[in-house]
Amino acid sequence: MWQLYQFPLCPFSRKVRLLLGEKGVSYELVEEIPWVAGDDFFQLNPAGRTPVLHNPQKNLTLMDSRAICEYFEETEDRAPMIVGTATNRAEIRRLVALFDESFFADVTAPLLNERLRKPTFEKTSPDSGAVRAAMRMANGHLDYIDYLIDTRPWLAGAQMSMADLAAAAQISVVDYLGGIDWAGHEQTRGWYSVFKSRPSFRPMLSERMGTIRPPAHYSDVNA
Ligand SMILES: N[C@@H](CCC(=O)N[C@@H](CS)C(=O)NCC(=O)O)C(=O)O
Repeated sequence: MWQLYQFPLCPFSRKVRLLLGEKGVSYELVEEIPWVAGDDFFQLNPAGRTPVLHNPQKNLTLMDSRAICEYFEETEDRAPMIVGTATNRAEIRRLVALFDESFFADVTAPLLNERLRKPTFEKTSPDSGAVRAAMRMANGHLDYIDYLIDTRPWLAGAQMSMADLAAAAQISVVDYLGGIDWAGHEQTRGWYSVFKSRPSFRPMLSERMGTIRPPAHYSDVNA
């Protein structure tokens, strides 16, 4: 059985969970907080980052969400997520990089730092200026997703792909942390509400992290 080392608000772990769910691969969750992880976790992943996917029976350890997702894309035929022509696949990978790198750096990482890491693990106060700046960046990213949804059914083209999973994973964490003002983003809201109803997504909506509570709309699949 695969064991996924993760914590509920890790967007990269959420992306892996969405892919495993879509592909019907079973796994169990092992909670690991990278900022307070011990030597055992660093032995598993010298980078000290989640997600890590470990299979003791196969004596196999996978790390880095993109490497993990590509592993299952190559080994599981069900629900292919990087498909189409070379141009289509390049577009999927461009968008995965956009969400994993730019969206994460601009929005998710600062919000995780201010609203989870500082109050919970460092016992320091959040910087409200940093939160406001991240929320402004979120608004800009959602404008771009609105534009994509205006021009294509799914983010990278005609069918659901890794790009949708990468975006939904980041957005879900930011939404949990109260970092998204949905007003004026009807296209993105419609696309995201389709995701919230998927069996691969629903279990995450009921999970909570410590004392941090999401806004009421977060787990409402009709919101
Ligand atoms: N490129 C990595 C990024 C993973 C990552 O940054 N994970 C965060 C948690 S969401 C982490 O472990 N941060 C701790 C650190 O960087 O020390 C991936 O896609 O898996």
